[in-house]
Order: sequence, then C-alpha cells, then structure tokens
Amino acid sequence: MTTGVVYDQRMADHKCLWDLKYNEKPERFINVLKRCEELKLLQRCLPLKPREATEEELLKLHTPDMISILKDTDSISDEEALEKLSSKYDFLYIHPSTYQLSLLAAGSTVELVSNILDGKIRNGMAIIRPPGHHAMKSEYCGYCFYNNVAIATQHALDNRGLKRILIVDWDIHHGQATQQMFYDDPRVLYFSIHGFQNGAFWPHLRESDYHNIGRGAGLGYNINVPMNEVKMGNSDYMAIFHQLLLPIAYEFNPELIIVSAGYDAALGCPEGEMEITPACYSHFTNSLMGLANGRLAVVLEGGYCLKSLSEGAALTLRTLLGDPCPPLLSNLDTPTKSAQNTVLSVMYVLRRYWKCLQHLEVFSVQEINDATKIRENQFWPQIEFLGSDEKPESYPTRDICPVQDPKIAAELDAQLDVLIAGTCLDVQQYRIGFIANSTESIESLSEIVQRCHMLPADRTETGTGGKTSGILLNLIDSLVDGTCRSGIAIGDNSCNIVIDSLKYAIDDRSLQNVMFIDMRTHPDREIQKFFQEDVRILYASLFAFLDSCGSESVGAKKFTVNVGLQQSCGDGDVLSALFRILLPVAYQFGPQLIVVAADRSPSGGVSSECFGQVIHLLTSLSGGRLAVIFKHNKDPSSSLSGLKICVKALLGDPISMSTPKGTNQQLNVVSMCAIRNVIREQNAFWNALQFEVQVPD
Ligand code: X5A
Ligand code: ZN
Repeated sequence: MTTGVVYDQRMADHKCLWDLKYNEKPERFINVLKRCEELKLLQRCLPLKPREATEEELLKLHTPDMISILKDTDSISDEEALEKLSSKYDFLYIHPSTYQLSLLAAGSTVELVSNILDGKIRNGMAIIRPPGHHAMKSEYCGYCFYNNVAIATQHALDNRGLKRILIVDWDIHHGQATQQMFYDDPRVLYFSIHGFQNGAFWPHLRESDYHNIGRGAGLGYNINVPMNEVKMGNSDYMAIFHQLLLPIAYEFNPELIIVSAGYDAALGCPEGEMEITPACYSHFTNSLMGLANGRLAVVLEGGYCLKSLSEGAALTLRTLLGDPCPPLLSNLDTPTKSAQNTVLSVMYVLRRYWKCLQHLEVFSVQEINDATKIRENQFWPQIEFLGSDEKPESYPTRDICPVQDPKIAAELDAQLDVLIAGTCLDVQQYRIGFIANSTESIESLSEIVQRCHMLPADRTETGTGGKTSGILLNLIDSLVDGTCRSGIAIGDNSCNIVIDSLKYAIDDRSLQNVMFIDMRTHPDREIQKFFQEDVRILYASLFAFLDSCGSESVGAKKFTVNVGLQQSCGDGDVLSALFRILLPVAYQFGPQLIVVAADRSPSGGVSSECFGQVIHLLTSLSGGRLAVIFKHNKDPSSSLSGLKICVKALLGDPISMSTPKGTNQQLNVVSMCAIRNVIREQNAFWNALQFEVQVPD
C-alpha cells in the first residue's frame, strides 16, 4: 500500500491581479511541486485524479451564497470589480479562476480522504490551493474559500460512518472555521497549534484561546494551543506534541487523521515569525503515522516563505513515503516559559476530559491554577466562545501583511540553506536487517521476514565483544555502514552481550553517542553500572528492577534514566513514560544510534501493539537507526506477536491499537508516582522535561 498525492497544474493560475507580491501566490504551489520533483518523491506516489467538489458536498458546511457569490466572479474579468468584491472580506483576493480552483481544492481533498478510506492508499498529501481552514460557513476569509479539510472530514463522517477523526492543524493561524464547524461534535477532535499573541495575532479571535474546549457532547474535543510569543521553535512544538497532542491522540485512537498542514510557522515565514525547521515537519508527520492504522491525509494550507514551505512540505511527503526523519540539527532544549505556560493551561482546562492528563488532577492542580491564573488579555476579557457561526462583529485591528526586513530575510535565507543541506543526506536506504540465531522464528514469520534483509548470524572476526555478541555486532555494523536502516536481531540479550555491543559501537565504530533502552521485563543493573560514568551512552530502562519497587536511579545521574514501571502496568503507563520522559530526553540527547533490548512477558500488562508503537515512535530519532535485540521467552505466542509487531514497526507497516478504545484507561497510580519522580529528578539534567510543574515535597 502506498502514498497518494493529488494536485492540479491549474492551481498555479489563482493570483492577485492587483498585487503580484501578495503572500498567497502561485509560486507557493509551483515550488512545492518542484521540490517534491527534485527529491524524486512524486514518482514514488500514486497520483490521484483531482476533481471538483459537488454542490452537495459544499452545502453540508457552507451556505448557498458561498457558492453563488464566487460562481458569479467566474465571468468578471474587470480587475477593479474583483478588487472591490475581495476587499469586503478579511484577507482575500479573487481571480477569475478562483471559483473553479476552490472547487478543485475541496474536491481533491475529498478524493484523497476517500482513497485512504477505500484502502487504495495508506496515506497521502493534497498539494493544493487556495487553502481552506479559514473558510467559514458563510464567509470567505484569510485566503480561503471552501474549507477543504472540513468538507473531507464531513464526507468521512456522513458517507463512511467514521466515529473518530482527528484534525491536527499546525498552520500558524488558528483554523477558526474548522473549529466552528465541529465545535459540538465529539466525533471530530480538532487540535490546533497557532500564533495568538494574546489576541494580537490574526485572526484576533477570543475563540482561539485555550479555554475554548468544545460544547455539549463535543466538550473536550476542541483543543487550542495558543502561542503568545514569536520565535517559537522545534523545542516548543515538540513539547506540545509530546506533552499534549500525542498522549491525547493515542487515547482518542482516531480512525483517520487529517492534517491542516500550513508551513507558516516555519523558519523564514514572514507571517508566522516562528522558527520551526523544515526537518521538524518530518518528525510531526512520523509521530502521527503510528495512529489510525496509518491513515493520514496531509492537506496544504498556508506557508509564505517559499524555501521553508517547499522543503517542509517535501519532507512531509517523504516521511509519508516511509523515509526516516532527518535528525534535527540542533538537539531540543527547554521550551520557552511562554510555551510551558500554554501547555500547562491547556492541560489544566482539559484534565477532566482526558485520562492521560489525570496525573495533574492527582498531583498538581493547585500549582497549575496558580501558574495560569485566568488572564485578562490585552484586547478583551476572557469570554467563552459560544460556537456561533456568525462572523465576529468587527476585528480589533485590521493588520496589513507584515513586510520582512530585507536584512533579516537574507539571514534567514542563508540559515535555511544550511538546514536544507543537512536534510538532503542520503536516506535512500529502506532495508531492514534481520538476524536470528535459530531458524524457528524465521519460519513462523516468513512473510514478514521476506521483506527484510537477512544478515549473517555468525561472526568470524573477534574484535571487542567477541563471538558471543555476534548477531548484535553484525546488526550494528550494518546500521553504521548504511547497509540497513534499522534491524532486529533475535537471540540472547543478556547484559554481557549488550555491554560488549555498546562498547563496540562507541569504541570500535566511533559513534559519538548511543541511547540504550532496556525494555526487558526484568532489567538487571549490570549494564547501567558499566556505563555509569560514560557520557556517550545514555542508559534508560522502562521497568522496575527486581529488587526495587518504583522509580529509582543511582543518586540521580544524568545518563541513567530508570522509569521503574511495574511489569503489570498497562499501555497507558508505558506511553506516558515514553511521551513525558523518554522521548524528550532522547530528543535532547540526539543519539546517533538507538539500541533496544526487549522481550515479551507472557504475564505482563503491556500489549504487543503498544510495544510496536514504542518502536515506531523511536524510529523518528537517530535518522531511523534503531537496533532491536529481542529475546524469545518460553511462551511462543506472546513472544511471536511481540516480535511480529516490532518487525512491522521497523518496516513502516501500520500498527493497530490493542483495544478499540485505544489507551483510554485509568493510569496506574504507582506508575504516575514513578513517572513524576523521574521527571523531578531528571529535569535538572534534561531541561526538555522542565515544564513539568514543580511540586514541593
Ligand atoms: C491559510 C492562511 C492566513 C491569512 C493571514 C492573514 N491564511 N494575515 O495561512
Ligand atoms: Zn496560515
């Protein structure tokens, strides 16, 4: 199953006749396609046929006027008349081609989504314009005419009976129209990260603030993450993904994800003034690909710096195709105070609706309450958004498009060249290595194993580590040499073997840093002890040592992170530890290689699917270089299902969720304590963890 792409060359026709420098210009579309072409991505996709949306599709969410007004401009070639009509709306121009192209943009988005739901493609991207997320029920707005993403969502609800759709809106502007359309619908979870600046950022709506969380049955299903400062970057956005979006998305367990993918929060965009690097969009994309059985539709919205737009969009498509994420060139650091506040505010208003936020309820509600004292912001007092479809009476300011200082623009441009050069590394390596000590596991997994690259199990030369660790050494060699992207070795994973192999990676293969994650049900202390003083190895374990209960580490050491979960805990606990501890720490460490030791406990509470999700989420790091050493246990069925899912995750196959309810389960209080203790202890070293509320003893 492949990746679909939909676009129509005519989409370059729509332009502003009276201001050719207008931000929403044809080159946006042309350059994105050009970059996808350069990276040879389009030829790897299944091209879908663009089509116009039908009246019936439009009228589900828009008024008849929204069709007729634009339809009538079809024949107006008088520039002045077009300009006059356009000026009635907030940030908009109309061109004689606009009507037809808006229909094409909406229809093509529906086409993308229905091909995904038909199983013809796994995921895909709509490279389209005009964009859609500001198009309200009865008002064109912000370069948008019809709400492409909302129309496709409605199609999935009405014609396919979907019950859970997640819309992620990472455009820098709040998709107020999408919010309005599904405000009381619990079937649609709308999650938007946007510039807000306490109301000073367009579209200046109080309904864009974090306390607007849905209405009626839809309470808790509208999530706004407003940014109140400019220059937010990868650290801020990844913190929002790890702390909010991913835990909530895994709990929601969507059947389909649609992304309103604007690239105007990217570095260099004059509208957003934010600093997300193009590579970070790969990370956003990859982290969503484990959900919804991989059904992910990415739909272009804004993005006004041609360089960062085309690179960000192309990297998104490349990730959908299954290529590894390019490493973020600078490791993540502390999110800004302002972003931390936003995250806490959002957690605070949503804690009753999402079990993954329960730890706040248990430990720190008062804290957060103080931290996020309801603000009287500079434009208006805090007022609930009542979900009205009406156009807001008037806009507080009607700002002009910011003009970038040419000196700043040149600087950003140079910065982008460096970043882009760094993502063009050779990543054309899709092979997944497979080694087994016994043929038994190969036979029972034959159809999966066939898709892997078999590596030799024996090792002739005996360097450091010697023969015993042969399979893991061979696997590490293949990843370092680039023969394989990632791989799995099946065999003994006891501590000597792991120690020898990690030593081999740093001493013999000169890797600068390696993250080792002990996911064995019964970790022992030997590995941790051995590397205690070695800053090149970040040691992490998930489950508690046999001789301890709950979290602990050796007097709080930076490169030793023991989460200490009970092996009987559930998927929610494991994912919580991953999102709140392991991923932020790993992103700050920036390993060149990740080694995971695992087994499957027949009695453990963690599902094989969850194990697969962990592996999938880790593939975002270290350029996808992930070596798993897996040991069979005595119960062949639990062992095989774990193994199968792990290989599938490495191959990029979709992983289903264990229960139809996702990880919607009560968190274990022991785990909550363990996780909290680790964060409190480790945030002195890893400031990517720092926004966690400090609870006094
Ligand atoms: C789709 C989109 C933005 C309008 C901004 C007006 N619209 N300042 O990014
Ligand atoms: Zn935008």
